[in-house]
Amino acid sequence: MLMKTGKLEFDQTFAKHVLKGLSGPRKSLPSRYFYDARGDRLFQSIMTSPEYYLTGCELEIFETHGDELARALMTDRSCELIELGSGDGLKTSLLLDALHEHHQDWVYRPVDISDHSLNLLEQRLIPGRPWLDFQAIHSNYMDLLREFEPGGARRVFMFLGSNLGNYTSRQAITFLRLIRAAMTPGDAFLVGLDLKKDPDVIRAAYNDAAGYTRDFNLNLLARINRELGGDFRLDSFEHVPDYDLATGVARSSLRSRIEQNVRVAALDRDFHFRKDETIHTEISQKYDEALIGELTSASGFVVAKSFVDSRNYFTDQVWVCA
Ligand code: AVJ
Repeated sequence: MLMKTGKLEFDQTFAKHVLKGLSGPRKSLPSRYFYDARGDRLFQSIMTSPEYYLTGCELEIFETHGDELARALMTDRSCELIELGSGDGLKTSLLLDALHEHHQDWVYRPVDISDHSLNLLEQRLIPGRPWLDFQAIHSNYMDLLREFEPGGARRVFMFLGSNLGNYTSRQAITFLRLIRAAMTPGDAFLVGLDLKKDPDVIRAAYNDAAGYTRDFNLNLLARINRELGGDFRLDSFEHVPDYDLATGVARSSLRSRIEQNVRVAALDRDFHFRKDETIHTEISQKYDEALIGELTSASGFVVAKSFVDSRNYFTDQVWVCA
């Protein structure tokens, strides 16, 4: 929501989250604010960097097992494919094409808060697919899930790219229960999850040599500067990636190199940073069978089908109602 206050115009929700995140004894900022126009571009670069294996692994799964995946999702009833977060359309197009080959043309409903992403997706998917019924939903998917009533057309929800990993276990269970509540028996949930693996491989993925991940992380501070009149000096903060083997949590933080005060004009506040104090910005959970079992049983799902890439780095799974 944008508010006009004299000469300043800013997003009140963003401002509120920044105030809350920087006020406590352990500072943090929500990872969803990475994705402004510049953040979207940086994330695109991350996805093409050699260290960030997730995107390539999931694409390999869709390329290698697309047909089997389509078969696992098919029924004799028509269906809505509801993709939470619109993605770049490449993986989705492989699935839609595989379904079309089996004479199953489903309504495809990508859900995203970014009009821009939905338009890009439409331009990528429609050409060459006259049979495609593309019905974008411009919405926050948490809000949308709360509005779904069980019943109606058969639904397949899709949440790819290990986006679930940005949630803590508690948040993930809340989110999965929302999806489960929007489903009836016969519906399905297709989810992409990054698996636990050699810690060095994971550490490199969140610390690419070209520095895209660093810039992506620092973009949070740059965004506060741009949108809320902050005076963060970006070179006084360091990108700190970290991976904890025991929990499977990759965590990103920003560490203040010096003791300093940072002013945020829109909040009319100064924030004090001790030398080496950190701002926690993101977690990316890595999964194994035990963790997946905990999530599914806590949210009313069972794993019906599971695919992995050739290196066993990533999994795409079909979950159904328990
Ligand atoms: C889009 C949430 C899956 O956590 O791996 C990439 C975001 N952060 N590099 C991830 C991200 C740093 C990404 N997800």
